[in-house]
Amino acid sequence: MSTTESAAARPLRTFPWPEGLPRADRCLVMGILNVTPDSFSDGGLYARTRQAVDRGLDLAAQGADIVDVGGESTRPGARPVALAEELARTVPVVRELARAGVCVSVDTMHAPVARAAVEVGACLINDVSGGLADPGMGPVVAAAGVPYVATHWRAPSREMDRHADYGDVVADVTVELDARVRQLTLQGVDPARIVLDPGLGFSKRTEHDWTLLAGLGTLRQLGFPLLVGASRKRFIGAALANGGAGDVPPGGRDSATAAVSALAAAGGAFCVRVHDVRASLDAVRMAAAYAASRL
Ligand code: PMM
Repeated sequence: MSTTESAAARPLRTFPWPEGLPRADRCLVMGILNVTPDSFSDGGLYARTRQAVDRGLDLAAQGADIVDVGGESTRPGARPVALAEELARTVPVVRELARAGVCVSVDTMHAPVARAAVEVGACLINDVSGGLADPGMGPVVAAAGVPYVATHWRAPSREMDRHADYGDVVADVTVELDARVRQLTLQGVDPARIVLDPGLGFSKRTEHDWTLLAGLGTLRQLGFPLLVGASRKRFIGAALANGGAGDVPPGGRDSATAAVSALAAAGGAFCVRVHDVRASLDAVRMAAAYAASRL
Protein backbone atom coordinates (compact mmCIF):
# COMPACT_ATOMS: atom_id res chain seq x y z
CA MET A 1 0.00 0.00 0.00
CA SER A 2 1.27 3.46 -0.85
CA THR A 3 1.52 6.07 1.86
CA THR A 4 1.34 9.00 -0.53
CA GLU A 5 -1.75 10.30 -2.22
CA SER A 6 -1.52 10.78 -5.95
CA ALA A 7 -3.70 12.80 -8.26
CA ALA A 8 -5.82 9.68 -8.72
CA ALA A 9 -7.61 10.27 -5.43
CA ARG A 10 -7.83 14.05 -5.61
CA PRO A 11 -10.82 14.78 -7.83
CA LEU A 12 -13.04 12.42 -5.86
CA ARG A 13 -11.94 13.56 -2.42
CA THR A 14 -14.06 16.18 -0.71
CA PHE A 15 -13.40 15.08 2.87
CA PRO A 16 -10.45 14.93 5.26
CA TRP A 17 -8.91 11.44 5.55
CA PRO A 18 -10.19 9.93 8.83
CA GLU A 19 -7.34 9.89 11.32
CA GLY A 20 -6.27 6.41 12.37
CA LEU A 21 -7.09 4.65 9.10
CA PRO A 22 -4.50 3.49 6.57
CA ARG A 23 -3.82 5.97 3.79
CA ALA A 24 -3.71 4.98 0.15
CA ASP A 25 -3.90 6.60 -3.28
CA ARG A 26 -6.97 4.49 -4.04
CA CYS A 27 -10.19 3.31 -2.48
CA LEU A 28 -9.48 1.24 0.66
CA VAL A 29 -10.43 -2.43 0.82
CA MET A 30 -11.99 -3.84 3.98
CA GLY A 31 -11.93 -7.64 4.26
CA ILE A 32 -14.93 -9.33 5.87
CA LEU A 33 -14.40 -11.69 8.78
CA ASN A 34 -17.73 -12.95 10.10
CA VAL A 35 -17.25 -14.94 13.30
CA THR A 36 -20.81 -16.21 13.17
CA PRO A 37 -22.49 -19.54 12.55
CA ASP A 38 -25.23 -18.02 10.38
CA SER A 39 -23.93 -15.25 8.09
CA PHE A 40 -25.53 -15.59 4.71
CA SER A 41 -22.49 -16.59 2.67
CA ASP A 42 -19.67 -17.70 4.97
CA GLY A 43 -21.43 -18.62 8.21
CA GLY A 44 -19.76 -21.27 10.32
CA LEU A 45 -16.46 -21.28 8.50
CA TYR A 46 -14.53 -19.17 10.96
CA ALA A 47 -16.53 -19.77 14.08
CA ARG A 48 -13.58 -20.75 16.17
CA THR A 49 -11.20 -18.05 17.35
CA ARG A 50 -8.01 -19.61 15.99
CA GLN A 51 -9.52 -20.16 12.58
CA ALA A 52 -10.90 -16.64 12.62
CA VAL A 53 -7.54 -15.10 13.50
CA ASP A 54 -5.82 -17.11 10.76
CA ARG A 55 -8.43 -16.02 8.26
CA GLY A 56 -7.99 -12.38 9.35
CA LEU A 57 -4.22 -12.63 8.91
CA ASP A 58 -4.82 -14.16 5.51
CA LEU A 59 -7.10 -11.27 4.51
CA ALA A 60 -4.41 -8.80 5.61
CA ALA A 61 -1.76 -10.73 3.66
CA GLN A 62 -3.99 -10.51 0.59
CA GLY A 63 -3.88 -6.74 0.95
CA ALA A 64 -6.91 -5.84 3.06
CA ASP A 65 -6.35 -2.37 4.48
CA ILE A 66 -8.82 -3.12 7.27
CA VAL A 67 -10.21 -6.44 8.57
CA ASP A 68 -13.82 -6.17 9.73
CA VAL A 69 -14.67 -8.58 12.57
CA GLY A 70 -18.36 -9.23 13.17
CA GLY A 71 -20.03 -11.53 15.70
CA GLU A 72 -23.69 -11.08 14.77
CA SER A 73 -25.20 -11.80 11.38
CA THR A 74 -27.16 -8.93 9.85
CA ARG A 75 -28.63 -10.85 6.93
CA PRO A 76 -32.37 -10.35 6.37
CA GLY A 77 -34.33 -12.35 8.93
CA ALA A 78 -31.33 -12.97 11.21
CA ARG A 79 -32.02 -13.22 14.93
CA PRO A 80 -30.01 -11.15 17.42
CA VAL A 81 -27.34 -12.90 19.51
CA ALA A 82 -26.81 -12.38 23.24
CA LEU A 83 -24.33 -9.68 24.13
CA ALA A 84 -22.07 -12.11 26.00
CA GLU A 85 -21.96 -14.35 22.93
CA GLU A 86 -21.13 -11.46 20.59
CA LEU A 87 -18.35 -10.33 22.95
CA ALA A 88 -16.97 -13.88 23.19
CA ARG A 89 -16.92 -14.23 19.40
CA THR A 90 -15.33 -10.90 18.56
CA VAL A 91 -13.05 -9.59 21.33
CA PRO A 92 -10.40 -12.37 21.28
CA VAL A 93 -10.19 -12.14 17.48
CA VAL A 94 -9.89 -8.35 17.48
CA ARG A 95 -7.21 -8.54 20.18
CA GLU A 96 -5.08 -11.09 18.33
CA LEU A 97 -5.31 -9.36 14.97
CA ALA A 98 -4.58 -5.93 16.46
CA ARG A 99 -1.56 -7.41 18.27
CA ALA A 100 -0.35 -8.69 14.91
CA GLY A 101 -0.49 -5.13 13.56
CA VAL A 102 -3.69 -5.44 11.53
CA CYS A 103 -6.05 -2.45 11.37
CA VAL A 104 -9.21 -4.09 12.71
CA SER A 105 -12.74 -2.80 12.67
CA VAL A 106 -15.53 -4.23 14.75
CA ASP A 107 -18.86 -4.76 13.01
CA THR A 108 -21.39 -4.28 15.77
CA MET A 109 -24.59 -2.43 16.62
CA HIS A 110 -23.91 -2.69 20.33
CA ALA A 111 -22.06 -0.09 22.36
CA PRO A 112 -20.53 -2.54 24.89
CA VAL A 113 -19.04 -4.62 22.06
CA ALA A 114 -17.69 -1.50 20.34
CA ARG A 115 -16.13 -0.29 23.60
CA ALA A 116 -14.56 -3.68 24.38
CA ALA A 117 -13.17 -4.00 20.86
CA VAL A 118 -11.57 -0.55 20.97
CA GLU A 119 -10.05 -1.41 24.36
CA VAL A 120 -8.26 -4.37 22.77
CA GLY A 121 -7.08 -2.42 19.73
CA ALA A 122 -9.84 -1.96 17.14
CA CYS A 123 -9.10 1.05 14.94
CA LEU A 124 -12.65 1.52 13.63
CA ILE A 125 -16.23 0.92 14.76
CA ASN A 126 -18.53 -0.28 11.98
CA ASP A 127 -22.18 0.05 13.00
CA VAL A 128 -24.73 -1.03 10.39
CA SER A 129 -27.45 0.75 12.38
CA GLY A 130 -25.69 4.13 12.35
CA GLY A 131 -26.30 4.45 16.08
CA LEU A 132 -30.04 3.72 15.91
CA ALA A 133 -29.99 0.22 17.41
CA ASP A 134 -28.25 1.21 20.64
CA PRO A 135 -28.59 4.73 22.08
CA GLY A 136 -25.34 4.12 23.94
CA MET A 137 -23.33 3.92 20.73
CA GLY A 138 -22.86 7.66 20.12
CA PRO A 139 -21.32 8.35 23.54
CA VAL A 140 -19.06 5.29 23.23
CA VAL A 141 -17.84 6.44 19.81
CA ALA A 142 -17.29 9.97 21.13
CA ALA A 143 -15.19 8.65 24.01
CA ALA A 144 -13.33 6.05 21.92
CA GLY A 145 -11.95 8.65 19.51
CA VAL A 146 -11.71 6.20 16.60
CA PRO A 147 -13.38 6.50 13.19
CA TYR A 148 -16.98 5.33 12.98
CA VAL A 149 -18.96 3.96 10.03
CA ALA A 150 -22.61 5.04 10.21
CA THR A 151 -24.69 2.96 7.84
CA HIS A 152 -28.15 3.82 6.53
CA TRP A 153 -30.52 1.56 8.47
CA ARG A 154 -34.19 1.56 9.26
CA ALA A 155 -35.00 -1.58 11.22
CA PRO A 156 -33.56 -4.76 12.74
CA SER A 157 -32.69 -7.61 10.36
CA ARG A 158 -35.80 -9.66 11.10
CA GLU A 159 -38.07 -6.85 9.86
CA MET A 160 -35.89 -4.71 7.59
CA ASP A 161 -37.50 -5.85 4.34
CA ARG A 162 -40.81 -4.34 5.53
CA HIS A 163 -39.21 -0.87 5.59
CA ALA A 164 -38.04 -0.60 1.99
CA ASP A 165 -40.35 2.22 0.85
CA TYR A 166 -38.74 5.27 -0.71
CA GLY A 167 -39.82 8.25 -2.79
CA ASP A 168 -36.39 9.02 -4.22
CA VAL A 169 -34.05 6.51 -2.61
CA VAL A 170 -30.89 8.60 -3.04
CA ALA A 171 -32.54 11.74 -1.64
CA ASP A 172 -34.18 9.83 1.22
CA VAL A 173 -30.99 8.04 2.22
CA THR A 174 -29.07 11.33 2.02
CA VAL A 175 -31.55 13.04 4.35
CA GLU A 176 -31.58 10.11 6.80
CA LEU A 177 -27.78 9.88 6.90
CA ASP A 178 -27.56 13.61 7.44
CA ALA A 179 -29.91 13.24 10.42
CA ARG A 180 -27.61 10.54 11.81
CA VAL A 181 -24.61 12.84 11.47
CA ARG A 182 -26.44 15.61 13.32
CA GLN A 183 -27.45 13.33 16.17
CA LEU A 184 -24.00 11.75 16.49
CA THR A 185 -22.36 15.14 16.47
CA LEU A 186 -24.71 16.32 19.23
CA GLN A 187 -23.60 13.25 21.20
CA GLY A 188 -20.00 14.42 20.93
CA VAL A 189 -18.75 12.42 17.94
CA ASP A 190 -16.08 14.29 16.00
CA PRO A 191 -17.44 14.71 12.44
CA ALA A 192 -13.91 14.24 11.10
CA ARG A 193 -14.14 10.63 12.28
CA ILE A 194 -17.44 9.80 10.58
CA VAL A 195 -17.64 7.58 7.50
CA LEU A 196 -21.08 7.14 5.89
CA ASP A 197 -22.48 4.07 4.18
CA PRO A 198 -25.66 3.86 2.04
CA GLY A 199 -26.42 0.44 3.54
CA LEU A 200 -26.91 -1.67 0.43
CA GLY A 201 -29.37 -4.48 1.20
CA PHE A 202 -30.55 -2.92 4.47
CA SER A 203 -34.24 -2.13 3.95
CA LYS A 204 -33.49 -1.88 0.22
CA ARG A 205 -34.83 -3.76 -2.77
CA THR A 206 -32.42 -4.62 -5.56
CA GLU A 207 -33.40 -1.57 -7.63
CA HIS A 208 -32.67 0.66 -4.62
CA ASP A 209 -29.19 -0.83 -4.29
CA TRP A 210 -28.37 -0.10 -7.94
CA THR A 211 -29.77 3.42 -7.73
CA LEU A 212 -27.70 4.14 -4.63
CA LEU A 213 -24.56 2.75 -6.26
CA ALA A 214 -25.15 5.00 -9.25
CA GLY A 215 -25.94 7.91 -6.90
CA LEU A 216 -22.73 7.91 -4.87
CA GLY A 217 -21.89 11.33 -6.32
CA THR A 218 -24.96 12.79 -4.64
CA LEU A 219 -24.21 11.09 -1.33
CA ARG A 220 -20.64 12.41 -1.49
CA GLN A 221 -22.03 15.92 -1.37
CA LEU A 222 -22.66 15.35 2.34
CA GLY A 223 -18.88 15.77 2.60
CA PHE A 224 -18.04 12.48 4.31
CA PRO A 225 -16.01 9.50 3.13
CA LEU A 226 -18.30 6.73 1.83
CA LEU A 227 -18.02 3.03 2.51
CA VAL A 228 -19.86 0.63 0.17
CA GLY A 229 -20.76 -2.90 1.27
CA ALA A 230 -21.95 -4.71 -1.84
CA SER A 231 -20.08 -8.00 -1.53
CA ARG A 232 -22.10 -11.05 -2.64
CA LYS A 233 -25.39 -9.27 -1.90
CA ARG A 234 -28.77 -10.10 -3.40
CA PHE A 235 -28.75 -7.30 -5.96
CA ILE A 236 -25.57 -8.74 -7.46
CA GLY A 237 -27.07 -12.22 -7.67
CA ALA A 238 -30.19 -10.79 -9.26
CA ALA A 239 -28.22 -8.88 -11.90
CA LEU A 240 -26.19 -12.00 -12.71
CA ALA A 241 -29.41 -13.93 -13.17
CA ASN A 242 -30.43 -11.17 -15.59
CA GLY A 243 -34.12 -11.51 -14.93
CA GLY A 244 -34.03 -15.30 -15.24
CA ALA A 245 -35.40 -17.60 -12.59
CA GLY A 246 -32.05 -18.99 -11.37
CA ASP A 247 -30.34 -16.71 -8.87
CA VAL A 248 -26.55 -17.09 -8.57
CA PRO A 249 -25.68 -18.25 -5.02
CA PRO A 250 -23.52 -15.95 -2.84
CA GLY A 251 -20.32 -17.98 -3.39
CA GLY A 252 -20.58 -17.40 -7.15
CA ARG A 253 -20.78 -13.62 -6.91
CA ASP A 254 -17.13 -12.68 -6.27
CA SER A 255 -16.12 -11.65 -9.81
CA ALA A 256 -19.25 -9.55 -10.08
CA THR A 257 -18.50 -8.08 -6.64
CA ALA A 258 -15.07 -7.01 -7.89
CA ALA A 259 -16.74 -5.29 -10.85
CA VAL A 260 -19.03 -3.48 -8.42
CA SER A 261 -15.98 -2.49 -6.33
CA ALA A 262 -14.49 -0.86 -9.44
CA LEU A 263 -17.75 0.99 -10.06
CA ALA A 264 -17.97 2.12 -6.43
CA ALA A 265 -14.36 3.33 -6.42
CA ALA A 266 -14.85 5.14 -9.72
CA GLY A 267 -17.93 6.72 -8.15
CA GLY A 268 -15.80 8.09 -5.32
CA ALA A 269 -16.14 5.44 -2.60
CA PHE A 270 -13.53 5.74 0.13
CA CYS A 271 -13.69 2.05 1.04
CA VAL A 272 -15.31 -1.16 -0.18
CA ARG A 273 -16.17 -4.02 2.19
CA VAL A 274 -15.65 -7.41 0.55
CA HIS A 275 -15.20 -11.14 1.11
CA ASP A 276 -12.69 -11.64 -1.74
CA VAL A 277 -10.00 -9.05 -1.03
CA ARG A 278 -7.57 -9.80 -3.86
CA ALA A 279 -10.05 -9.31 -6.67
CA SER A 280 -11.44 -6.07 -5.24
CA LEU A 281 -7.95 -4.72 -4.57
CA ASP A 282 -7.17 -5.17 -8.25
CA ALA A 283 -10.51 -3.61 -9.12
CA VAL A 284 -9.98 -0.46 -7.04
CA ARG A 285 -6.47 -0.12 -8.45
CA MET A 286 -7.99 -0.13 -11.94
CA ALA A 287 -10.46 2.52 -10.83
CA ALA A 288 -7.62 4.70 -9.48
CA ALA A 289 -5.68 4.40 -12.76
CA TYR A 290 -8.84 5.20 -14.70
CA ALA A 291 -9.56 8.26 -12.55
CA ALA A 292 -5.97 9.49 -12.93
CA SER A 293 -6.07 9.21 -16.71
CA ARG A 294 -9.29 11.23 -16.91
CA LEU A 295 -7.65 14.34 -15.41
N1 PMM B 1 -23.20 -5.35 5.29
C1 PMM B 1 -23.18 -6.42 6.11
C2 PMM B 1 -22.49 -6.38 7.33
N2 PMM B 1 -21.80 -5.28 7.69
N3 PMM B 1 -21.11 -3.07 7.26
C3 PMM B 1 -21.16 -1.99 6.47
N4 PMM B 1 -20.50 -0.87 6.86
N5 PMM B 1 -21.83 -1.96 5.29
C4 PMM B 1 -22.52 -3.05 4.84
O1 PMM B 1 -23.14 -2.97 3.77
C5 PMM B 1 -22.53 -4.22 5.66
C6 PMM B 1 -21.81 -4.18 6.87
C7 PMM B 1 -23.93 -7.67 5.73
O2 PMM B 1 -23.15 -8.51 4.92
P1 PMM B 1 -22.28 -9.78 5.47
O3 PMM B 1 -23.25 -10.72 6.11
O4 PMM B 1 -21.63 -10.33 4.25
O5 PMM B 1 -21.26 -9.32 6.44
